[in-house]
Amino acid sequence: MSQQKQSHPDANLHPEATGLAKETVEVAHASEEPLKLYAGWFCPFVQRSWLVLEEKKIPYQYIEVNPYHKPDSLMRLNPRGLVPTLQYEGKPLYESTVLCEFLEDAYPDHAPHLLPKDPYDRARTRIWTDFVTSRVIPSFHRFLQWQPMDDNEGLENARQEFLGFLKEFTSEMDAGGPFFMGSEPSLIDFVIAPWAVRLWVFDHYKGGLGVPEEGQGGEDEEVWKRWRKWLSAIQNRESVKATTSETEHYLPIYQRYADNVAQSELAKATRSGRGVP
Ligand SMILES: N[C@@H](CCC(=O)N[C@@H](CS)C(=O)NCC(=O)O)C(=O)O
Repeated sequence: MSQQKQSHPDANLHPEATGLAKETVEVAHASEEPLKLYAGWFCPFVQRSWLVLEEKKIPYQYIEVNPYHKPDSLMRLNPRGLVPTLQYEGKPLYESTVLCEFLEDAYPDHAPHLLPKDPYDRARTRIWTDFVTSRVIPSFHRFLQWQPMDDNEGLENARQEFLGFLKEFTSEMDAGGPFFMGSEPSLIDFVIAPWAVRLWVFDHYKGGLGVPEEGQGGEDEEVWKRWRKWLSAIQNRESVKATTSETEHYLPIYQRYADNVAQSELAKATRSGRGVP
């Protein structure tokens, strides 16, 4: 069993957070706290809940685990063996979007409040959170994992499908912004932010993301303008910077996705046409 664990082909990754994320982990969140985040520094699902913790300044202890080694400490809490996993007063919780809402509910005194008070707006948050998980992320991975690279038509279809979802998402944004719901960020911004700040992978591995340059968007010019405004606000958010590691350490991980050889649950789900694990 332990031999099998050691041999996971994706397990050989940089062991810890780097850059600004290293400071976050080592300076501010290394000491014992009742709330523990079992995390992988590289994981966008982790980053969702990590962003909420950082935004709301909730005290937490960051515990780095390699989810491809699936240590017993993780398996005991989460039989799915996935990060993020939370331990709250000794009890386990998992699934990134559930964790985001839980943190909002469990720490009502911590501003900013990321779920709108109005029931209709709360429901809209959930519609577009579901859209990110059920459409944007699978499409991101179909595009990223697209092979063979000389099948230009297939690659272009994957690119256009992904861009279509980004446009659909953007069309729902508040007109002024810069955030999805308006001048202040809310949960919907943070459930998609980790993938938004990883869009460089398409320039690096797949010949470009394909979002038109300013003034080149034709009939979609307005929607791409709004997208750029949102993206810039997200990229400049302190919590986003504080949970991002150095690009060079993401490269070997994303190379395996781009070559379509990664064996993570997400990579396998993408290959077999299933959704997010
Ligand atoms: N639905 C889960 C997905 C989490 C997930 O796939 N995490 C990855 C790391 S980014 C993982 O733990 N992978 C381990 C594996 O694939 O075995 C969530 O939203 O929390």
